[in-house]
Order: sequence, then C-alpha cells, then structure tokens
Amino acid sequence: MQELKLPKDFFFGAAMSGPQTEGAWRSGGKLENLWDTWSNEAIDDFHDCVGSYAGNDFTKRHDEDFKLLRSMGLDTMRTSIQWSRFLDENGDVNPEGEAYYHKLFSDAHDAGLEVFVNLYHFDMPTYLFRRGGWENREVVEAYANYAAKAFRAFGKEIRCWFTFNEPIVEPEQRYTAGIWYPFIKNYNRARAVQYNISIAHSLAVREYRVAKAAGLMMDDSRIGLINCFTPPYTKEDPSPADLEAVRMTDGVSNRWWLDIVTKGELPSDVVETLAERGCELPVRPGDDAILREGVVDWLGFNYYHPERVQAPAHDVDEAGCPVFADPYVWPDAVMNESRGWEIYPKGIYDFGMKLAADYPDLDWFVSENGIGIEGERAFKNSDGQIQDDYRIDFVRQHLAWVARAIQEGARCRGYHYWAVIDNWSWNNAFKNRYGFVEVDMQDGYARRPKKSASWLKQVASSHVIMTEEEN
Ligand code: BGP
Repeated sequence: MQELKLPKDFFFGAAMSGPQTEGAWRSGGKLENLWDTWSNEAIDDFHDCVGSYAGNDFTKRHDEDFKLLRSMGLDTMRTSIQWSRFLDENGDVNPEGEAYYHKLFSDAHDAGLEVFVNLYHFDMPTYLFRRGGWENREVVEAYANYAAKAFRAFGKEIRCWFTFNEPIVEPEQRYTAGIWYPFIKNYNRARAVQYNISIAHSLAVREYRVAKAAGLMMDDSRIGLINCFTPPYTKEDPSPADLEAVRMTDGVSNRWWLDIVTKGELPSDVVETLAERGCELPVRPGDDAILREGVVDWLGFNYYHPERVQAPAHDVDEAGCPVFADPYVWPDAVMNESRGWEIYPKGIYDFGMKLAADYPDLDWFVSENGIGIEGERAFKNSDGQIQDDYRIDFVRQHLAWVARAIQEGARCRGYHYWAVIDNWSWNNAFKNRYGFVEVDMQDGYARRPKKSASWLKQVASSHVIMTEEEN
C-alpha cells in the first residue's frame, strides 16, 4: 500500500444543482423550466416516470442534508440558483425566489458549509426557450441581466461564483445527439448555441467585475466556469486523420472553453476549420471585445470519463453538417455499465498535467467526479446499509491521481463529489445512484448513509489516501 497526501488547505465538498435537488417546482412563484416542460409533455421519457417535480426533496430537508455533509467531513458545497425561481417573466427579481436562496445560503453557512454558487445548470426557463433559447441573442442579454441581479442580491453572501456548469452539454444533448428536449440533431445549430453561451458567459463575467468594482461583492470573491472536460485519446498507432479527429474534438469540447477563460478568445484553428466546413458562427460586431471579458479567476473541472475518438467514416452527416470524429472503442476500456461511461482514473491526471503545461497560471478544482450505479439496493447488508465498495474504489483511484498531479505541479485546490446525496439525474431520474448517502424513494426520500460515507469522512478529515502502488 502507498500513502498519498493531499495539501492541508485542499477542500472537500458536495456538488449539486438546483433543478436536481430542490423540487418545490410550483411553489414560491417558480416558473417552468425545460425540465418541467418536458416532464409535463412526455413523462414516459423519464425513468420510472419520475419527472423534475420532486428533486430529492432538498427544499424540505436541506438542514438535515447540511448536517450529513458536515458529518462526512465536508467543508464546501456547490449548488445552482434556478433562473426560473429567482426572476419573473419580466426579468425582475421574484421576491419569494430571492428569499428562498437567502435562507438556503444562510442555513448552509450556519451549518458550517461554504456555498459555491453556479448560475446555470441546463435549466433554461421555458418562456425564454419559446423565444429561441440560446439561439436568440435576446436570451443571451436576458441571462446577463439575470447574472447581474444575482450578484447584487447575493454578492455579500457568496464568495465563489460560476457562470455555467458544463456549457458544452446543452449543445451536445439538446442540439446534436438530440436526446434531450427539444431533440434537435444539427451540429451547426449546436455550435451556434455554444457560441452564444460563450457570449453569455463573458457578459456575466463583465457584470461580475462591474458589481465588484462597485463594492457589491465580497472582497475575496472570485468567478469561474465549470466544464466537463474530456481528455481526448485515440488509437495507439494513429493515422494523421485520427490525430485530426483528436484536434477538433479537443478543440470544440475543451480548448474552446480554456481559451475563453484564460485568453478571452476562441481557438482560431477551431473557428477556421468550422468555417471551412460550412459551420459559420453567429458572430456580431463587438463580440471580440465581449469575449475578452470572459477571462476568469479559476476553473471547475468535472471529470467522469475520457473521450476516445478516431477518424470519421463519413465527412458529413444526414443533416449535411460536418463530422469531425467517430467514437473509438478502446479494447481495454473498463466500463460503468449502468451509465455507459468508461472508468479511467488516470484521465484526471493527464488533463491536470495538460492544464499545468498549457495554462500554467490557472487554478482549478475537481468540481464533479462520481459513479452512478443502477440497482444499488441489491448491495444492502442485513442492517439495510448499501455496501458500495465500488464507489470507495472509484473515488480512491481518482483522488490518488489528483494527489500525484498536485505533487507534479498541477494547481488543483479541491475536490467536489457528485452527488454526495442521491439526486435526480435528468431523464434517468433515480435510475443510477451516485450518493454516499442513499435516498430511499420507498420511504419518503429518507436519507441513509452508505458504507462509503464513513470512508469519505476519514479521507476528508485526514487528507490521506491509501492506495495500491500502481492504479
Ligand atoms: C454532469 C452534470 C450533473 C450530473 C452528472 C451525472 O454532467 O453536471 O448534473 O447529472 O453529470 O450525470 P447523469 O446524472 O446524467 O448520470
């Protein structure tokens, strides 16, 4: 066994989001978001017909949940404000929504948790989607107004802010793969959405800097972006076309955001290749100056799986859009079959070292990492506790690679696990469970620590990981 140490000031916490936990979807003046609309229109699309309505009952149980997080040795948590709860249809503050978040944040602080706040977690308000969503620049402006109002309302309560969680995911899930409402399959529209989200991010950072200069934020506040970066790999003996597939996959999914948040610009090679292949971005005069304001103070890196790609079999898809890569199935891949995602702990190290080499001044933290397993009740012991040794192994291996990366110069400041308490996973609902704490749906959302909860407590309080020599 090898003992690996994480720095003393390394923080441990819980990642979550408003739409996946809060529930209370029709109270306090909350408006519909796209998850509520999809749930209303086609509840059969959701696992066991569990729609967005309940979250994981966090609104009612948040005090209990904060105690649980503290009992596991965690010091921080991230959640998101729901745009559809905080503002009304005119873009004005909904007083009940504002009061909701003041209470949530102050209860968390009273419990001894620092709250990181993210402004957007795939939860477009439906009235704005009806106006075109991220394809419409007016909605981008509406987001900047929302961000400005959030900074003004909570600037003296919250130190760590994030503009977006995983801004690559809506272009992918809603506009390319077409597996999330509104089920569009068009690569070029997806890139337009991605571009407009990038402008929205940059406008929000501008609003943040304005609020800070006006003395409305905490002195030591900081702003960042969170993305699910996917370290790209290809075959062991790649052709030039395979390497080109890696360049564009990495360019669109990773470098795009990294260049915005460190240099305030888009990667020019990616933009040029997109244009050459007929994918024009909806650029407006003055956008360069807006993007330049998108530079942030630090970054969140959500890591679940790597991206393995190879040269595409076809250059163009059925919609006439360019195809830059096909998936590559690595014969040695270890899979989490419940989610269909490869488990590759070393990817967190590879990407961390890439950040250290290419963006050496950038601070970051692991803002999500976790494993969702279907049918966990089968792992209950005679006392009814889920024996989730696979989760302990998963987190241990990832943390071991984080510790190695830090020893070799990576500027990783902390680790947030997704999701410490089981929560609602979009259209998978409660199929795959991520938590160190079970949410028992057959017992009114009762919380029950799994075996891994005491292991987490030990690691979070000692900052020591015991691991095999090579993993
Ligand atoms: C991330 C999202 C989270 C969470 C997680 C697990 O991409 O930021 O919201 O859901 O993935 O994915 P899933 O819930 O789809 O299994």
